[in-house]
Amino acid sequence: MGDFFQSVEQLKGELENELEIQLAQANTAGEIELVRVKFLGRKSPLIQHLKQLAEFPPDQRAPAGKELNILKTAIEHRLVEKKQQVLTRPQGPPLDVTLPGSAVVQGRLHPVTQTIHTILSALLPLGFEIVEGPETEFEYYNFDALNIPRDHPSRESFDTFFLDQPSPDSKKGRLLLRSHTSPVQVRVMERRKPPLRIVVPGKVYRPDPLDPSHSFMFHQVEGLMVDERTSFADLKGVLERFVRTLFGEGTRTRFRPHYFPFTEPSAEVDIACATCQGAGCSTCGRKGWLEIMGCGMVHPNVFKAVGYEVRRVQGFAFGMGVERIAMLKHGITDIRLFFENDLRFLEQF
Ligand code: 2NL
Repeated sequence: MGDFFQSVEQLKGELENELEIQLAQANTAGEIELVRVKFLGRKSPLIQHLKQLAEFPPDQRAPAGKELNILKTAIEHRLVEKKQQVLTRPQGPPLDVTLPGSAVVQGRLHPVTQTIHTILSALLPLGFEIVEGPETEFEYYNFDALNIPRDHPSRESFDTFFLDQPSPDSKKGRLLLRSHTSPVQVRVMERRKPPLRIVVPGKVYRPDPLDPSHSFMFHQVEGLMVDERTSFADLKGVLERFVRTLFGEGTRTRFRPHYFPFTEPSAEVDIACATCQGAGCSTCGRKGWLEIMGCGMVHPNVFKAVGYEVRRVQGFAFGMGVERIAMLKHGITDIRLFFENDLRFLEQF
């Protein structure tokens, strides 16, 4: 019995020493588990000793077992403690507050977003408020209410994205991706009475094949002003002020007659080409003028559709393509650059 206790005493010393050496090198939960198996696993000296207890005379079993179990518990505690240390230790090297900081990468707004902001900023001082609306629309808001006839070519499936999903309201026609932002203005007129001055920025969709000047998704800003008396002179005043804020005070404009189903009369607005001052160059296709937007007096049929009294209201509307404006302002020759997420392009704005 004396021998056995001596050997327990010796085992205790050896194990505790060796445990500390091995734990000092264990830096992960996995490594600690390997140490645990070595010290408390079935083949470990400690557990082997415990098994040999059965061969001891009954009166010696209890005190010997007690000593071995105390040692076992001590090792278990030590392992748990070390595991706790490893799991709660801060990762990485200690913090050196004297090191220079690493530069924060500064993001920026996409050039299309920047251009939308510039356009809206030029219109807000003229009393326009910003409104947004759905990108999936009913055929009614995108076409019918805008006096676009049933057989108009833009209503064909090769000019409009129709959704496969069945329409939740058959009276308002099929569902589609809006091909302009005008339906938002129709929705506002349905809900509100004049006077109204609103601008509507947003994404629009047309199934055009991609090329330097076409994308199946692009952005528009449209504007609408309705009051009891709003004339073509108001339209010209607002748009000339707008164009000069956007392109410079010296910018000359030209209103060229045009046709839109939703306005009458209608016009396209050109600015004198800044590159050649009207002389004709490659930017303006030798014409000296650049088309930047469309506009006109709201067609009576549009007012009828939203329940306005045609004899009591007048209004004008305009619309422009945001990418086109951004391309003219920055000399960009391919619309696809806006949508490729190439930082060499985007970081220039
Ligand atoms: C263009 C031409 C235009 C409109 C948009 C409009 C909206 C309502 C009623 C009447 Cl609710 N008109 N919008 C009017 C004229 C031209 O846009 O070239 N856009 C890129």
